[in-house]
Amino acid sequence: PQTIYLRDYAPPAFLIDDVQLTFKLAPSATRVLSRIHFRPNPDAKDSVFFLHGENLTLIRTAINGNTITPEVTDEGLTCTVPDGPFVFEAEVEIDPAANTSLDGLYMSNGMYCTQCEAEGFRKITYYPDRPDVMATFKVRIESELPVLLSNGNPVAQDDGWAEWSDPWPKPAYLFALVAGDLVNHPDSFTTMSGRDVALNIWVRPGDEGKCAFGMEALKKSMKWDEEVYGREYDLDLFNIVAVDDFNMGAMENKGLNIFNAAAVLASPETATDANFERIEAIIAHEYFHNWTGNRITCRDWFQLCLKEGLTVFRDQQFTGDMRGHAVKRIDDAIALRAHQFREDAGPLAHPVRPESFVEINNFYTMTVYEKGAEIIGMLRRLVGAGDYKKALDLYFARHDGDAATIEDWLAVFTDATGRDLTQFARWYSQAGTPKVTVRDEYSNGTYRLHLSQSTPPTPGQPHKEPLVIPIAVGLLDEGGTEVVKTTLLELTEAAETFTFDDLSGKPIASIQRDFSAPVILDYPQSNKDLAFLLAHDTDPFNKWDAGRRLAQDVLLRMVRDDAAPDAAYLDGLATVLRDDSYDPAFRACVLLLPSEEDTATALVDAGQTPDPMAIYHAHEALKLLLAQQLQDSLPRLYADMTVTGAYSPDAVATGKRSLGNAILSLMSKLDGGKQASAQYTDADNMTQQLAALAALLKIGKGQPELAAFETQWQNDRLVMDKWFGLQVSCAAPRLAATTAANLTAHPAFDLKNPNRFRAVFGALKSNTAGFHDPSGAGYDLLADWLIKLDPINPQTTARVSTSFDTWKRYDPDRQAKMRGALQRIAATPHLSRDTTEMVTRILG
Ligand code: B3K
Ligand code: ZN
Repeated sequence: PQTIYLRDYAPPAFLIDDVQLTFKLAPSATRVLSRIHFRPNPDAKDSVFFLHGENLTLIRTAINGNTITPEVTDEGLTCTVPDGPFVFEAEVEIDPAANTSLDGLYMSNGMYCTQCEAEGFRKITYYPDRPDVMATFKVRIESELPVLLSNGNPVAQDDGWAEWSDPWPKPAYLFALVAGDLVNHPDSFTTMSGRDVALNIWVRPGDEGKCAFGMEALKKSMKWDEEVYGREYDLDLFNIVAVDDFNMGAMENKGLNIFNAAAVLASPETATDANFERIEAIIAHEYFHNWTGNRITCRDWFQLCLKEGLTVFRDQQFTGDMRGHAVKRIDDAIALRAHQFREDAGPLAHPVRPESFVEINNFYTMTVYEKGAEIIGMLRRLVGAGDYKKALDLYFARHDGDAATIEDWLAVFTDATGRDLTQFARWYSQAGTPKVTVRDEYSNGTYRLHLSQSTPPTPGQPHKEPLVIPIAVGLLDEGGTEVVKTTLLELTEAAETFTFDDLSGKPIASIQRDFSAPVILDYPQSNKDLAFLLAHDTDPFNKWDAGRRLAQDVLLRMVRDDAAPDAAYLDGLATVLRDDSYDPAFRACVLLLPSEEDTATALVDAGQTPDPMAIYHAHEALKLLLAQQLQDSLPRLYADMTVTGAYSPDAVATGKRSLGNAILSLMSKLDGGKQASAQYTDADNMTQQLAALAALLKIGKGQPELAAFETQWQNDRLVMDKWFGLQVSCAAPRLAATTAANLTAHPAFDLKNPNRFRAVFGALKSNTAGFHDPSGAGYDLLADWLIKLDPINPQTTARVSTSFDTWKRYDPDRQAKMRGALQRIAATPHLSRDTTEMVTRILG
């Protein structure tokens, strides 16, 4: 397979003014007629006319009305073209019913839908399928199905056809078409300039009752983007469609967002609080793409973080505004450390702007998205909120309608603020998580912080340069008074010293407040100081992080030396838990232990080989100890978290249920599941039903409830995904692989549905000790199923194969078994390009 390089970018030879498409839909023989106005690109370096096209049956081609016979390969089409502008026409036949890759035009439960990002449009018709070719689209759909949708505004429709027109030039990856027997949940929004926009969420009949929350989230997003970024919506209509079979969360097609049903449908009975919050964030994310992604798109796929990092940053700001910034920042840091740091530390490490790829779909990663968002957060911290706004206004004014680059993005900051960002730009090109080492000293009223930075080598990048790292610092005195308020230090050298004068005693430092940079802090603070910060830090992130670091230290010592937990941790935790002045959501964060995977990483960082079973036992032992230590307070705390009145997924109620369920899980360790059974029976919402079931399964009970759950929810796909996943994630380590294997034999297991596949195998990965069971059964099972899935759905196969990316951490026996599983996948005949690239990189 061919590797594509950023340095080889060349402008397109031809540009397009407008495109007309006609779809004659039929499940196995859809005809696509295209009529495209091309003109030579004055900025092009060559004049080769090439159109991408894959899996297309070419029926007819014409230029300026004259039939031609082009040269066709597996990848596309070429032909000679006249000088100057011309009209290219083609008719192709495609087979949506046979398209199980869920990329291009495919069928899901009787409905037609599309997914074109990144390179799916070339499976629909011949086209320059690259984001820097932008055109207006007119689309005619012919089908007997009642609902026929495409991008933009509706033009006309009658029985058997509909026509759409999208006035905004767009790249082909934003094209979308939907046809099906759908019902809508309608609403409307009046924009800041007074235009009325019709809003719809389209679903299969029966799902109408699960749209209201998504619709409210959409309206909040539209309002927020007007108020915070000054961005108004630009069409008469905004459609969202829910689809059962989808490779990721959702897709921001212009005016016609297509969503994984799991990322939009919700009711109190069927969705958890976490589902509601995720839906709100994804709706916002896709909506925000209308400006950051669609109006301003990417020049090429190496610039993916231009739209994704910025749009994630925007959706994080939105969620913070809706639900509280402290807990949102904590949640984001937990996810970043668990998943992005893991990626950055392993064989798949790559820069936020990669320099090469084989299959671009493999680069929709935590690094591009989440580290990409962190870079924007750092920029905003460095220039300040006011200058950030100025730069963003300039970005929209200067680049509206463009296919832009990271250089363009940084230039608006430099032009708006005067700041030289040459060194800062390294964040985009240098992979790996920087480590910031902190050493301090105090004498005669002066406190010195010695900061140094280093980034470990990553594949293809042995040597690293210093970055610009914003480190937010506050200092507290012994009484807990803040003697230096949050101050932003800019670390730009390999090592630097920052001085604070006029102090009356040695302060306790709170460093990297609000998680001010995506770095690993090496600052050996004593448990006494950490307990002090847990009790007194005014920065909620660092208050929580101090507790987290204490918990991690406790767990490490339990794994290594079987040591008893430090009293400083237990006391500190108990104090925060019982303190009503902290909101329940925050207290739930403090109670949450690092994951077993986090402990494995901490051991690796300390130079040791993690034993997943030993880690599992330490975690279980600590939970039991916490339950025993807190025993007297648990029932009252649990009762305090009772939410009265009708279920609402708002932040306050969500926080209470979150803490209540964490306490329930501890209580079950002592009461044999009595309280959990009661909660299961009484629950009127999925959050409490599922948490009760999980608590029971974790103590080896809950089989009757599991059966009852299946009977109750067998006709609800999304709930059944939870049923599949929970059994695997809650299984005892030795039973995890067998449980997963048995579930793959369940009649409702469906290899063609990514949600179901991920429910089982995502849960297997999350059961760390189970996946890494010394028998190797987890590895073998996953490899077997990845090999089965690959010919059906390469994208999801490649994505799930990353479960193996930590193989080099483990002992020789586990390493050999994981490598064996990877090699078996790699040796599979006709393995997809997606999975080949992934397993090759993982094997390293
Ligand atoms: N832009 C899409 C992701 C497309 C993934 C293609 N494999 C969703 C999003 O980030 O909003
Ligand atoms: Zn996105």
